[in-house]
Amino acid sequence: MHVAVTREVSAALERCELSYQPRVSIDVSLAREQHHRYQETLRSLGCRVVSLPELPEQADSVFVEDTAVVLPEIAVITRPGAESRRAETESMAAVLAQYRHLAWIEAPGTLDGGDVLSIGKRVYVGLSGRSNRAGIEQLGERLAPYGYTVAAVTLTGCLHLKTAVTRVAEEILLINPRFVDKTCFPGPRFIEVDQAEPSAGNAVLLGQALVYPVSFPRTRARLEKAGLEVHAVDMSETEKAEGGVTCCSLVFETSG
Ligand code: CIR
Repeated sequence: MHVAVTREVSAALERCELSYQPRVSIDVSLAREQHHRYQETLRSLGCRVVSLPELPEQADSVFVEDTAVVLPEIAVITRPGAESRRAETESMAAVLAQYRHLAWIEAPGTLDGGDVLSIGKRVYVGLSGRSNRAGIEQLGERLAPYGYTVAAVTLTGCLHLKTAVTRVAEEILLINPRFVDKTCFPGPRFIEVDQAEPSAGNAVLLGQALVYPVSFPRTRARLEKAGLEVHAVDMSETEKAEGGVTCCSLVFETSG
């Protein structure tokens, strides 16, 4: 079965890191309601949702995806690129130790889980404002014993690799080709985001189903036209903190 590790929205969400968006007011109560509906959607799709307690001082701690890279054989605890986010990893390591053997990214390496897209044994990592070459090299070293190869991918104009591209089916990537070059990903078919929706490349894939934001109706129509099953969620408040749908959970398989 799938486990989805999540964390309650921090009271400090309005003090989040921002890289590409202007700071606007965030309704934290609404963010919490939306987050609970997101958790419900994950449950309805068969996930066992682990809901970790709020970290009131850690503004961005709802974005658990950035704290670890979880693969079937190992979980690598990251060293987030934003210094304000480094304290998020310790409690996540304690949780993930129940499910996986752990390894760590160490200084001077930095890595955000939002930059890591794994497709089988190939792992693509965005060389972003958050993940540096040392972090990517360390990830390669940690994963090599399990047969993974890690490739750095250049990004333009977006926070993380998974802002630009995510898997929406076994052989299909949803992509904004203005943020990342399609030729970095040999093999799969692509669905491009609608150009009016540049941040629409981020979807959670669970089995055959997608969890996808209501904010991107034009791209959603493209996904549905391709025959994909889309479960829409309203994430307006965490989007104001530059978070997408993948950012709010760490999803992985477990045997029991
Ligand atoms: C940050 O800048 O770190 C947060 N405000 C947003 C993180 C979003 N995470 C993700 O895309 N994986």
